[in-house]
Amino acid sequence: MKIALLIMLLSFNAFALEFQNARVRLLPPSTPATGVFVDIINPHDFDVTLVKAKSSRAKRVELHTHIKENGMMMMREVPKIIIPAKGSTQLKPGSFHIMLIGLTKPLKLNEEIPITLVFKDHIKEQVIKPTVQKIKRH
Ligand SMILES: [Cu+2]
Repeated sequence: MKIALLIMLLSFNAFALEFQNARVRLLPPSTPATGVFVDIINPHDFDVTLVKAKSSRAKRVELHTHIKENGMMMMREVPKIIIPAKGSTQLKPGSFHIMLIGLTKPLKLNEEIPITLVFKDHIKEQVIKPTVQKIKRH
């Protein structure tokens, strides 16, 4: 049993993803929602699907994208974001992002906001710690 558990733990670690440039947009304290952006790199030879994000700093956390509707950019919730095999997906302004809705307290510049990302396909969960930064609009 111990050997089986060890193999499970090793394979769990082997299927980690890489994260770069993780950041949360600083907004005025009265703003109830903000965006989280991160580059997700998938070094594996299978596609990985982000299906959910969680954070204790917000009442709701949603996966979003931007679409153009009637000439206006609108945000829409999406059920998943795919990171292709041997590729990467950038969560960035004007594109896919994670939305923190109903912040439990105002964000401070340079503060770390732990966010748990939930994946399908061997990866399960990974925690990122984006820092609060001033980010330009797209
Ligand atoms: Cu959004």
